[in-house]
Amino acid sequence: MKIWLDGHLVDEADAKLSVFDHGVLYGDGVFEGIRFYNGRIFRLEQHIRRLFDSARAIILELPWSQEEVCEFTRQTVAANGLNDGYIRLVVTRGSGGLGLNPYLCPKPSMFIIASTIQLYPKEHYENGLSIITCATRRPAPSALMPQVKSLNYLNNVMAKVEAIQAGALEALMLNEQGYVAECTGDNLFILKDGVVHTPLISDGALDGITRAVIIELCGKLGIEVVERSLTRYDIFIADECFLTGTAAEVIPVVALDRRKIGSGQPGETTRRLLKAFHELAMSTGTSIN
Ligand code: PXG
Repeated sequence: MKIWLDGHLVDEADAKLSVFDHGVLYGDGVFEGIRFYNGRIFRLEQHIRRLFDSARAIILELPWSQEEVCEFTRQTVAANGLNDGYIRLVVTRGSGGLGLNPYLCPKPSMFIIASTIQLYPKEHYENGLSIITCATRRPAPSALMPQVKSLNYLNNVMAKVEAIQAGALEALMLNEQGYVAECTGDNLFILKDGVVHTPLISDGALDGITRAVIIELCGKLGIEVVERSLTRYDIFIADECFLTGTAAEVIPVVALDRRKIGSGQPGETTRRLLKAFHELAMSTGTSIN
């Protein structure tokens, strides 16, 4: 496997960062997860724009333009001869001394991995996921800006652990006020009386690229979408529920806290959106070659 690291495509064994990198020492950095399908990188520009917004929000200045980072990403996929897969792009604060001060790190590091990912076993795309509400809350925006896709994922990791310990694969995360934010790596949607609802970004959700695609597809399919604060009640009484994310794509949710959602089977609208998503992903995007 070839890894892009600070301007060079290197062998996996040579792709190394310093133990003094503040990405490792303090989780000081940002990342993106990007998918490619059928030789095309899906929504590449949007992902790179979000990466730059995340970096800007933590005063991390990249020495490349967005166009250059798009091109490095394309080169990495091409160098690995893959047609379908997952890209992990990470920017760290770079190497500095011990101590939090980011101004002592002269140069950020960036690396790009092109590989594959499977978040949930295949059968759950057919039969749906059963999720639980976890006690771990999304951090308040005053603590850690939820829009920043930072290297601080311990909160999400602990939420995931709660899910696994409860025998589930995914956890619903609420914000400090008790409103639904999102799951550990996916945005959440419900369908009620033919209308799709999803939490506000300001309730602590990541401004998901897949979330935006689903809102776009609902528009094309003539399905109304409402962005509003949701509680567990809204999910309990929903007709359908599904999660979206680059890694997860679109996956049905059929139970929350062991309570059946709707019929307890993946819903018709969820299936329609999953199909429309796959069609779009397979036919659009930045060509690898
Ligand atoms: N919420 C969070 C907290 C995320 O990290 C999403 C929602 C979905 O956003 P997109 O833009 O992908 O539709 C994410 C996405 C990984 C990995 O291992 C990354 C994410 C989720 C799961 C796994 O790279 N990020």
